[in-house]
Formats: sequence, structure tokens, C-alpha cells
Amino acid sequence: MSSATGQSTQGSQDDVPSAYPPPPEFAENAVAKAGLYDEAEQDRLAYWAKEARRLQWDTDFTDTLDWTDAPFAKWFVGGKLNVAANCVDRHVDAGNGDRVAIHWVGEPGDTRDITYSDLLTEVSQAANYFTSLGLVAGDRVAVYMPMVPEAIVTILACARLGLPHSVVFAGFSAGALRSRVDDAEAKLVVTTDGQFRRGQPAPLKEAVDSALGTGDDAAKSVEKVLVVRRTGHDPDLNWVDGRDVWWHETVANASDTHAYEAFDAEHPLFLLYTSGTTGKPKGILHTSGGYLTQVSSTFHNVFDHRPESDVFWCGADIGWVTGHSYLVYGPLSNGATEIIYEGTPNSPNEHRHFEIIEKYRVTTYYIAPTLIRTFMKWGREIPDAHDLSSLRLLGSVGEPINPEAWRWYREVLGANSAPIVDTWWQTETGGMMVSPLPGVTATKPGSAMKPLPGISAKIVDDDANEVAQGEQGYLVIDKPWPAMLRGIWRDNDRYKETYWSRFAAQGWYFAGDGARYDSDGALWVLGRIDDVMNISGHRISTSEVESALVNHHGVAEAAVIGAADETTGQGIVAFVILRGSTVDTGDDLIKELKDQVSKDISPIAKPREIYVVPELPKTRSGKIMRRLLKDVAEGRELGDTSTLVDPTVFENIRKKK
Ligand code: 6R9
Repeated sequence: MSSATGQSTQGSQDDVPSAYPPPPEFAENAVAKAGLYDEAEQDRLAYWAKEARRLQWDTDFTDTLDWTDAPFAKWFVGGKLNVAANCVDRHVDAGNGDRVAIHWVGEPGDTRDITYSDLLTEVSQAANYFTSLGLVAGDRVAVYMPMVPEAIVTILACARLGLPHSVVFAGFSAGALRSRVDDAEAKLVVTTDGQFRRGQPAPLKEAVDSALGTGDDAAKSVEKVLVVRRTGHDPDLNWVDGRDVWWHETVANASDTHAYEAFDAEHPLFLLYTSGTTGKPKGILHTSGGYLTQVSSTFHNVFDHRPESDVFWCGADIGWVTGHSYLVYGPLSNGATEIIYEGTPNSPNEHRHFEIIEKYRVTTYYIAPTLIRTFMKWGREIPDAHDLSSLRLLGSVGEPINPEAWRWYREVLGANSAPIVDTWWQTETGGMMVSPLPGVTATKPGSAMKPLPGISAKIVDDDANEVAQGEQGYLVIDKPWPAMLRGIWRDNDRYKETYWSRFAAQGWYFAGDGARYDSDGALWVLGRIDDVMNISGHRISTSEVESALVNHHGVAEAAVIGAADETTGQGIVAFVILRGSTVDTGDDLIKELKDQVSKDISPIAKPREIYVVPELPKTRSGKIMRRLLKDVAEGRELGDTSTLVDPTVFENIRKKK
């Protein structure tokens, strides 16, 4: 296949540029300098050692990397640090205690501004209370909370005490919570009475009660459930005496001074479960020094961060890795001022995000492409009704961003000038891996451009040969990096098998994504390799076809899957959401869309079927669940829908089929 997603777009839009050089005024003052690439190229380990020393170490490290027990890495050997002290105390000690760390915005409209001094007080109280429960370094804590300030306080208090946290997204089911609590043998579960969702209080503790069970069925490891009162909606809240305690009656009364202890650089910091292709979710393990080094360094460089003047906003939930790395550890280790918003983007209406940007003068905004496409669907008059002139840098994460959405993002939110950083990384990589450096790297709509300084990646075929430019291959990371996962919780075999067996002879990390370099050497991530379709022997990525469909002016969002086909192996089936202003002309529209794909990519990529649907099934982290669409297209019973935001979308999709 020679047609790249970007090239196809260029073909149909001759009037728009295909690459954007860094704006000169941005480049002049950029935090990251072009020299970083060469510096890291010359001595990768020295580069990371230097980045590590941006942090505060209580004991300096003696060795940058020990890879003798590969694929089990040890970074910053001999070093000791406290991750929470790096995120909180350090800024207070430097005289910045009065700086706002978090502008918190609740869904019903309540707000709190939390300074670094406030954060130190609250984290110290929580740490003192956790200690009084008998928890000691190494014990696990499950966090099942909506986006309330206490969630950040809990995470930081765990880090302060060396208690690995396991955050479970508050939208996950009781069953999902239970399996994660059991796997990690968590002793403490921190939760809230309820959460606000789309303007309504919804129960949350109820799910904890049902997850933890009673009697013989009770989760054995759990000793306490600590509950923050958020909604107060339930006067008859179930309460298990001896197990359940209120935050405001315990943490809030604890001493507000706490002396931290420094932990080994490889002390476990957190577990975060991600679903694998099969069965049981994997508890991805991250440790302290290497993880914090990379998330802190990439936050600084990729977000061109200036602590005195920037207001950062990452739209991710703490329940997934972006929330860990770029809502908690990256920003706070840099002394940033950030927004934390509790709710959904359309509560009480579609103006919510733009009102927040306007009110707090947000400078740096980091969201997933699916939200950008949702904004497109709502129409540009919504952002246009606000003063968004404070925005100077835009970020994208989570999925390949189609060029159409990229351009819209830059034009409508970025006033045609803000650089966009399209950042490729994974739960397993811990921090950003492939992304432009703003002010240094030119950007191309839809491309993540190149590996960051200190990161080494290749695109290879099944035999580990690098593929030619324009050809599609597997994205591998061929050298260890500081924030890499240190394993799967208590399953070393699965760790080796999942990530290191495909290219075992070479010792490369297999990321599971397809990618290609275009003729300018820009890197395009094409999505999970299981999202690559095989149509009559041609490898076509789902995102490529989706991009072509969204390139049609009437389409807001598209999801494409390869459904079993007797003659072609797989046939392309597309599900599209129309923009608000589009008139559905039935068969005419479907034909137009098919022609668009045929023209943009090739007739081979023309969808066999296209369905116009009102919604697409998405995970909480904003990824389209193509697996389920495949079930629908192939007429099967649906598989596990527990991670969907809205399981009812299928009724609407089936009706359309
Ligand atoms: C950070 C995060 C990881 C998978 C990854 C890839 C996809 C993430 C992307 C991207 C293209 C980007 N992905 N960022 N694809 N361009 N900028 O999302 O972690 O939830 O573990 O997902 O997401 O397929 O392999 P995680």
C-alpha cells in the first residue's frame, strides 16, 4: 500500500498546507531546543541522567540503567526520592506555596482553588491517617473515585508513603473493581458516596459494597473503606461498621505535618490495569524514579511549560494512564497550575469546556481526538462564542487523529497558529514516546512526527527488518526507556510473552501498533495491529478509512471494522455519525461516502457497507470499541460491554442495521 492517510488528504485538499513549520515567535522562546535530539542521540543515558536531575533526589543515583536482567529494567540505580515530595513539598520549599496547583471545577458548578501549600496540608493529613491504619510501604490501595480533589490527595498520599495505588475508573462495574482489588490484594479502598454525572448525582459506594461482598464472599484483603462525601444524595447510605469510615471524620482531623521518607528509585509507585486481547486485565506496574523522570521531562518539553504563566488542562480521567501521567505526576512535579474538571463536556451544555478555558485563561489543552470530533459535531459556533485567545498549545492523545480533526482543532481552538502536539504513548510506556517538540519540530496533520529525544523506535516487518518509507510495519521500541513498565503484577511470564516474545532475538518491545514513515520521514501511527484489516490481501488500517470518511463534509465521526467476508477475507464495514447540519439523503449519501473513500485511498478500501448511526460505542478512555462493532457486523451476540460509557448505543445501532 503506498497511500498514507496524510497523502490521501493532501490529494483532496490542495489548498491546505500538508506541514506546519514551528511559528517563529514560538520557536524563539521555546522551552525545548533543537539540540536536544542530538544531545540524546550522542549519549542517551547521559540525557536521561540529566533529565532525572531535574527532580529532587534525597540520595543521588550511581548508575543510570541496569539492563542486565532484561526485560526487567532498573533505572537510576541506588537513587532515593519521594515522588510526592517532588510534586508538592519541593514547590512550597522553593517559595511557591501560594501558587495555585489545581483550579478544580465541579460538575454542578462548585469550584475550589488549591494552592501547593493547601495540597501539602491535605496530603500530609491523608498520609498520617493512612499510617494510623497500619498501612506500610508496599501495601496496595485501590482508588475508585470520580474527579474530586481528594482523589489527587489520595494518590499523592499513597506515593508519599510508598503504597502502590491502583486507580480503578469510577465508571467501571462492581465486578471490574472486585477483580482488580483481589488481584492487587488491596487493603484500603478509597471512594465517594456518589458522583455527579450529566447533572445528576449517581451512587458510587453502592458499587463498592457490591464489589467487596459480605460473609464468605467478602474480599479478603480489604480492611477499610474510606469514603469522601461528594453528593450527599443518599440519606440511607449503606454502612459497614468497622470497615467504613468517612474522610471528613478521619483524614480531615489528622495532623497536617508529615515527614516523608525517601524510597528506592525502583520502589513500586502504581498498578494500572488495562485490558488485554484476552481474559483477565493486566496490572501494569510502574516504579518511582524512572517514571517520574520521563513524565516530568516530557511535560516540561512537549507542553513548552512555563510554571509562572501557563494554565494547563488535561481532559483525561484519573482512571486511565493519561490522568496519572499528565494530570497528576507530570504537571505537579513541574509546579504547574492546572484545571481539574469533574464532569462531562456537555453538562449543563456544550459550552462547558470553552467557558472553563475562557474563565481560567487556559494556555495548554490536552484531549483525545474523539472529543475533538464531538466538538466538530456540535458545530464551531459553540467554541466561536468564547474568547479562546489564551490557548497557545494544543495536544492530542489516545488514538490516531485524523487530519480533518487536526485542522479543525488548530483552526477553531488554536486560532490558526497554536502548534499541535500529537503524542503517541501507552499505559505500558508510562510517558510520551513519539511526539513533535513544539517550537522545534514541524507538524503534519495526523502524524505524531518522531520519537522524542532519548527514545528509540523502529518500524519493522515480521522478520525484524526495517520497512521502506511508505510501507506499513510494526512499531517497536528498541531501547529501554525510563518510564517503561517494570512488569505485569505477579505475572512475569505474561509480561515477557505479551511485549518481548515477538522480537525476542532482538530484545525489542512490541507495542502492538502499526505505523509507517512517510516520504518526509514523519511517523504515522495507524492504530492497533488488530485494527488493521486485510482486504483481498491488502493491509488497510481502519483509521485510514475512517479518516477518508471524516474528510467528507457531512461526517462528524466514523468507525470502521473488517468483517469476515467469504470472497475478500474481510470486507470493510463503516459506522458513521453525521454532523448536526447534514441532511441524511439515504442511498445517495452512502454512495457519496463510498466514492470519497475510493477516491481518497483506493477502490480496494471502499466500504462494503456503511451505516449511519446516532452514537458509537466508546470506552471510558474515549477509544472506539471496534471489537463490539465487529460482533454487530458479523451478526454475533455482543461480547463484554462492561467498559462502555453507554451500553445502550447498540440498541440504536442494531435498529439501523
Ligand atoms: C496514552 C494512551 C494506548 C494505545 C496505543 C495506540 C493508541 C495513543 C496515540 C495512539 C495514535 C496517538 N494511541 N496515543 N494512536 N496516535 N497519538 O492512550 O494509553 O490507553 O494504554 O492506549 O492508544 O493504539 O497503543 P492507552
